[in-house]
Amino acid sequence: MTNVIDLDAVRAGDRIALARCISQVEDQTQAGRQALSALFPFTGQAHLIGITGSPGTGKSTLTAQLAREFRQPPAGDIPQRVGILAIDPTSPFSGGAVLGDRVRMRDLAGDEGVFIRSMASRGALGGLSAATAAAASVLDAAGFGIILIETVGAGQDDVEIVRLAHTTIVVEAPDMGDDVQAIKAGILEIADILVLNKADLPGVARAERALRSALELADSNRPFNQGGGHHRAPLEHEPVFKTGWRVPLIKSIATSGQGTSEIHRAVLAHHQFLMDQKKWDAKNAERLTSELERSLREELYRTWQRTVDPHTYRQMLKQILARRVSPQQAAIDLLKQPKSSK
Ligand SMILES: Nc1nc2c(ncn2[C@@H]2O[C@H](COP(=O)(O)OP(=O)(O)O)[C@@H](O)[C@H]2O)c(=O)[nH]1
Ligand SMILES: [Mg+2]
Repeated sequence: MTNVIDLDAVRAGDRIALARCISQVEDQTQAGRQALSALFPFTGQAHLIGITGSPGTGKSTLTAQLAREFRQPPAGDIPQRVGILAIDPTSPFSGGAVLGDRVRMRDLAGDEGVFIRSMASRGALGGLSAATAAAASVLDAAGFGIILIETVGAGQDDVEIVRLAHTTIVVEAPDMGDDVQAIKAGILEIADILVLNKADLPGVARAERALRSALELADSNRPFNQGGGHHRAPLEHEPVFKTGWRVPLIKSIATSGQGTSEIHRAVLAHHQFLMDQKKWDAKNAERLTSELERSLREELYRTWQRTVDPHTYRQMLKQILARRVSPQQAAIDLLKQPKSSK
């Protein structure tokens, strides 16, 4: 049997077992579902970090640098095992390109403590965000303390992936013509850490000014202590006791590694903040609640689907198309149908 998953090997971080397990989970096979359930008690340890922003801002390069920071922390700190989930199909993490000409990624590829997975396919799990959440759970149970999730900053999937992360890093770059768009799309409001990458390019000062004023605006629009786990950064004049998390703006040059240790420190500080404020637990509770609700919806639908008489269903559909019954009423009626004899 090819779809048997060796859970001990997965938990030990065996790469082949991990890759196989994530594939099964993505494809939602029976073995994949069972593996997820068996692994669940071992999850909840990892720090999930989302890295989002427009294409070309340097997310992949930055992700590789951050992975290195976690692998080679300052003396005294314990190196963490790092999982990387790349949603961007053009990511150099995808396919064989990991072994491409980028020195830092080649370094990572040879590191046993780093597991890289491209999530280009939607799988059968009902969307990229569900597949990503499942893959993150597998890595979490396998003892990867840090999970970096690179995602392109556009669309619904992206927002949901951000909801999955404990810490969200929004990456911008100068003269991309996109800072106004980013502000419009509200992407700054999801940032826990804002990075202005490509600080070696012209236009940095202007971009920095634009981002600072956008940050201030986002701060003033951000409800304090909102249930979503986001927290409003303080304005200059606010009393200390009201202080939440201040979204730092960090300039970096990902290609040379400049600024990446500062980003690493900001991530650690944010982790500490979440712990101190009990926001870590709140965030996890929120996520697990929505996972339960999604599973309930899927399971209810699957259960119902097994019982419905296809003929009745087709008849109902005809009624709807003829505008005799509304889809809402049809749903109620279909749910009332007695179980088919077969
Ligand atoms: N000049 C400069 N180029 C960078 C920097 N960071 C990344 N790049 C380059 O920008 C391009 C896009 O980087 P990538 O990490 O793939 O961006 P992504 O699409 O956001 O993941 C690559 O050619 C990188 O080498 C930087 O700080 N400065
Ligand atoms: Mg990328």
